[in-house]
Amino acid sequence: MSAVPQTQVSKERQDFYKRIDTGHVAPLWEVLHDLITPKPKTPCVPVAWKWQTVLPWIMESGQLITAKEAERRVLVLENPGLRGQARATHSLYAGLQLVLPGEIAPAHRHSQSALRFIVSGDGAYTAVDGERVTMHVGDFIITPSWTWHDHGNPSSEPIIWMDVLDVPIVELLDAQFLERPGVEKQTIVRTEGESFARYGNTMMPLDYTPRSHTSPLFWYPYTRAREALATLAASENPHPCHGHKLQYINPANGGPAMPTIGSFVQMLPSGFKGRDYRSTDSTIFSCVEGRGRVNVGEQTIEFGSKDTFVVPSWMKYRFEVEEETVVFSASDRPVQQALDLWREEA
Ligand code: GTQ
Repeated sequence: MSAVPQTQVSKERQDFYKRIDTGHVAPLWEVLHDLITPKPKTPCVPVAWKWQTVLPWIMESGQLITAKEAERRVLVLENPGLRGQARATHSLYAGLQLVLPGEIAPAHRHSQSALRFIVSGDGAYTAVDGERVTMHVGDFIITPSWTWHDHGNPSSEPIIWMDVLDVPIVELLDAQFLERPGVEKQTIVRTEGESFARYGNTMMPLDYTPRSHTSPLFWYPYTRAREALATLAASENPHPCHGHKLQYINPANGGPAMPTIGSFVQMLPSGFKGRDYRSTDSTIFSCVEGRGRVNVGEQTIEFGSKDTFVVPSWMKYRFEVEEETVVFSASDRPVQQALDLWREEA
């Protein structure tokens, strides 16, 4: 048996492979080196989507199709190593969604979990399971698996946010379901701010019993995250790789906000020169404020506010900024951790 690539396959072996192929059987030794590798072998590559490049395309899409016709008017951020597969990383989908003033993206629900990270605009809403939340730049909002959601924009400016969904994970597991209620808007059954009042203040209703692994809180306002980061920046030394970094959690169990997607926000203080870091969760970043550079493998990606970029699994990266910079990120870390697969190296 050989675990190294076979450059030349003998006639005898070829014949054998052909015969067993008819019975849907294949020899492991021809592919073993590709299947079980010494380290992650991801097709995902480092990439950046600059706001100044994609914004005109997003606005142009607004002329081409309505949110209603599209169901979701989104430009998918496709990793160059995964073209045609609607993926930003091997395990996560990402896109930039536009809702124009007066538009509604009709209600539906699916087994895929989604997060929204608001990039531009103010005053549009998303409704999740009967409660609306108004969106502001930098807000982090979740749409848990199988919750009804529709988006609307009663404001006078376009709203654009980044969607990250666990589409490839759910596809891997063949567990996709989608339902449309047949009405545009779901019925609003709660006052805006109710879930934040219940779960967003380090308090909990007395009778709270979890119905899922997902956070009962679905809106994590940027004002709170920003305040927390500013306080940390004034009170602790920055982590040598991450600066001041926090993760969004499910307040009911301290775990990640969603079982499949981890979400983080970090502040890189002015003049920060980060050390090399790598982890097995390919990560999608969105810069909120400031600007800087990330060195990923051999590449240097310059990023500024509203730019999106990807760092692939197990590729060393480090941040460098001149001015104070805030970056949101999302990855499949909770999945890897639940399966005892996650590794990091600082
Ligand atoms: O807003 O429900 O980017 O269903 C892709 C699929 C957004 C959404 C996406 C979706 C949505």
